[in-house]
Amino acid sequence: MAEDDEIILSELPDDELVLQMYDDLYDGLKEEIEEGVNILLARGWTPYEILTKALVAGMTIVGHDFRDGILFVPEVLLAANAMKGGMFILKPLLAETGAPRVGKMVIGTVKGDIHDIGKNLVGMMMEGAGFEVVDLGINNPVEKYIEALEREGADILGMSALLTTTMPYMKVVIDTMIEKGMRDDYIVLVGGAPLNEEFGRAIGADAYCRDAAVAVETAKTFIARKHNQGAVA
Ligand code: B1M
Repeated sequence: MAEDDEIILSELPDDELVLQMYDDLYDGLKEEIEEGVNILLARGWTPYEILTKALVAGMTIVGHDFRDGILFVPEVLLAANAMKGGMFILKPLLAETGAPRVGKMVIGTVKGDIHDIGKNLVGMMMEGAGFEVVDLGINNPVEKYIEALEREGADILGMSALLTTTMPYMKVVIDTMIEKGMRDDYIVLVGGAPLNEEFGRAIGADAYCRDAAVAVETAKTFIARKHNQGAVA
């Protein structure tokens, strides 16, 4: 290809476009990612397919090279920024189901942790499934969770942690809820790349959610159970 040959995203077939989006995400090219998302939407891809097959898959490559010391924090920040550009376009579309409100979730990343892409994705998918979502952002101390749960009259607490050093903080939050006698008033769901089911059980969460889709399904199941108990009581 000649040096000045520009790649025209709209001329690429779907599979090549997705591969190009992986490259663009890797290079932190926000405008190109936004363009790619819009092209795939125009070609009939669902917002969820774009999210998982183009954006999340691309971010996984970034994650591997970050782990292996090939990429560093500034580059990963640019990639994250590009990913957020794509997510911003998809957010209203995912939320556009018109579904009746099924429950309310307070969600936030735990104290000491500033990763928010996965949490944002969970929030978006929950909204899309008809949940009301109160997003507390990143770096949340226990007091902030507790205050929000009480203020919002929430059904569900969602906590996210991406670091092995911050995931134990989830237990601090759950233990505080137990001390205050409020643990059983809420469904507690946890997630984040370093967690697993065993960890979720060990800290006393109701469930560990592997990804955003699982978070939605789990939340729906627990809410249905809660409503059934209410009907029996
Ligand atoms: Co960070 N980082 N990072 N980072 N970062 C990881 C997590 C890491 C695994 C990279 C690596 O080494 N391979 C590693 C952690 C290692 C460990 O603890 N064992 C790491 C590190 C070390 C660090 C720093 C310490 C680096 C440094 O400064 N030296 C630092 C820590 C800062 C801090 O938090 N105090 C740091 C910083 C950063 C950036 C700021 C550069 C950036 C964050 C930008 C942002 O979020 N706004 C960043 C990024 C982007 C990553 C990786 C590359 C990608 C994370 C991501 O967004 N994934 C990540 C590598 C990786 O995870 N592969 C890495 C995409 C996202 C869609 O997936 O977040 O897993 P994920 O969310 C999923 C599920 O986990 C689940 O659903 C989501 C959607 O399907 N889920 C939930 C998540 N939360 C949930 C909550 C729920 C339910 C499900 O509630 C109900």
